[in-house]
Parts: sequence; C-alpha cells; structure tokens
Amino acid sequence: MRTNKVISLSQFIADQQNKFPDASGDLSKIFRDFKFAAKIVNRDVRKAGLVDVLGAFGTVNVQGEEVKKLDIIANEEFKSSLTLGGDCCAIISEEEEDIHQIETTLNQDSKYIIAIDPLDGSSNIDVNASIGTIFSVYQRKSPVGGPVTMEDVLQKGINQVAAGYIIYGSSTMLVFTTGQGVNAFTLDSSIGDFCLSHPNIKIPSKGNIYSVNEGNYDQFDQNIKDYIDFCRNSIDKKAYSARYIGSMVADFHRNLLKGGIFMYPSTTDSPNGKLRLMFESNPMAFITEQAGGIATTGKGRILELEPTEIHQRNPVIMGSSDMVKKALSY
Ligand code: AHM
Ligand code: MG
Repeated sequence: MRTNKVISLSQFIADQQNKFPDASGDLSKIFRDFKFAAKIVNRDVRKAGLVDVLGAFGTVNVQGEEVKKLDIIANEEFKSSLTLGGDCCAIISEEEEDIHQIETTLNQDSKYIIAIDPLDGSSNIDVNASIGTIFSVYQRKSPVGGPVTMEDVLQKGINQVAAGYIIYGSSTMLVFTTGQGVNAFTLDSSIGDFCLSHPNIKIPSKGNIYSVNEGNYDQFDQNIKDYIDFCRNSIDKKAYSARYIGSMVADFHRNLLKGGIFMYPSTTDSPNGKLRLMFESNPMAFITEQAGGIATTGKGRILELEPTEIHQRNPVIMGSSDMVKKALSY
C-alpha cells in the first residue's frame, strides 16, 4: 500500500471509473494514450531549441497558416498513440482537412472520436513561450464498426464526454474535465508521471485580467470596444490588467487560475473571429463551464453552437462569470 498522498493521473481516472460500475474503461484508456503522447510531445517541445524542430515547415495548413515542424510532430504523436491504444475510431485535427478514420482491427469497434489541436499557439514556439495541446472526446452517433460520418464528428459542444488541454509551460500540466469538475495534473519529470496538483479548480467569479488582442481594437464591433474601454478606464485604476500572449492555452490557463476574461471577438477581417469551434472553443468552453465560468460567442452559449464544418470558427468570450456578464451587458 502506498503511504504518501500523491495521486497520479492513472489512479485518479481509475477512481473516477470505479464510481461508474457500468463504465467500459475505454475512456480511461484514451487518457492513457493522451498521457503517453503528451509526454513525448513535452520532450520534443523541451528540446526544441536544441534540435532541428523549430521554424516553418514550408507548408500551410488548411486554414492557410504556416505550419511549424512541431505542429506536425505533435499531430503524428497523438494520432499514433490513439491508434495504437485501440479505443478511438476517428480523429479530427486542426492540422488535417478531413476526418481521419482509424480502420485497424483494434479500433474499428471503438466508439470514441477525438478532436484535437495538437499544438496550439504555434507562433510562440520559436520564442520559447508556452504552447499547448487541446482536445475533446465525443461518442459517435452511428453504430460502431461502420464508416464514421460527418454527423458523428460535427456534434455540439454539449455532447463532449471529456475535454482538456496540456500546457507546455514553466511546468507541463494536463487539465481536463469529464463533466465532473476540472482537475489539473502536473508532470513530475523525476518520476515521469502526471500528479494531481490542482483538484477541483473553480475560476474566481470576479477576475481582474482581460486578455484580448488589442491590436485588433479598430476592427472590433462597437460593443466590444466599449467593454475594452471600460476595462482600460475603470474608475478604480487598479481594477483591470491586460495580459495577452497570443497562445490560447497559456492565456486561458492563467485566467482559469487567477480569474479573468479571454476574448477573441469577430473582426472586420474575420467576422467569425479566429478560433475554431471543434478544436479550441468547445473544449475550453466545457472546461470554463465546469469550473463555474461562462463561455459565450456574445450571442449565445458556445456549447450549444451547431457545427456545420470541421474547421469553422466562432467569436469567443469566456472566463470569470462576473466579467463575462459585464462584457455581455455591452
Ligand atoms: P493557432 O491554432 O494557429 O496556433 O492559432 C490559435 C492561436 C491561439 O492560441 C491564440 O489565442 C490566437 O491564435 C492568437 O491569435 P492572434 O495572434 O491573432 O491574437
Ligand atoms: Mg490552434
């Protein structure tokens, strides 16, 4: 019997699974696969400055953006781990245009579909700032064994079985929810395992950080400009601080722990904003709500949006409930 109180990710998931005697255990195995790939990507991110994994790959992804080498490596690592694990029938990835159906004998009878942004904030790789992996887990709607359809993949965020992110920051942390609160596990590299470090995270309802790319200010709708003006000119001069690094996982993670609002609103150039519903908005919205915050497009709950295409984008306002309510009042 162990005598210390350190709870590993595997132990935590096994304990959660035991609360549901009918659980198949497949979701636990998916977390095992995420964990394995996360450790490999973590290793690659940590040595990015030493070996030739920095810089542009010379191709563009389906959104027309420059792809970095590490994006591709991370995409391959997560796909490979989930394929070898045998509990996922299809993957959609920010790095790929179409559904990647896994047709191995091992996977063909599995029911889970993964949506993944393998390395978000990749413009930060070259400058040694925090980046992250974001994921969602859904259950397919069509019967197992057959081809995975667009209907299986394009599900509303409220259907997420689990969502999470891995932040490769000053430490590496896996933060996730299965709909029973949000827990964070920090990678202890000395033992090579993720250990529970932040149980049952609740985002403070009152925050004082606003995170938005103010370089886009002139392109925002007037109501967003008015809210930003409010944050800038608040009567109590110390009320709000701007913090924005341009890496969603890092900006989101700080606000989750300290309290704040993260926004990527529509701009005149991008009427739906920049962030992708399936890969960035839905998983972060699920975590936000599970931590007691609010996640909205400005017009409605992100988790209720009906997806129509894999790579669609939507405006995002999420974070501390009092701050989001104030933003919505504009
Ligand atoms: P990416 O998926 O190409 O990395 O882009 C998403 C990133 C987010 O992490 C971040 O919130 C946003 O882009 C920043 O965009 P901008 O530089 O326009 O502020
Ligand atoms: Mg991204």
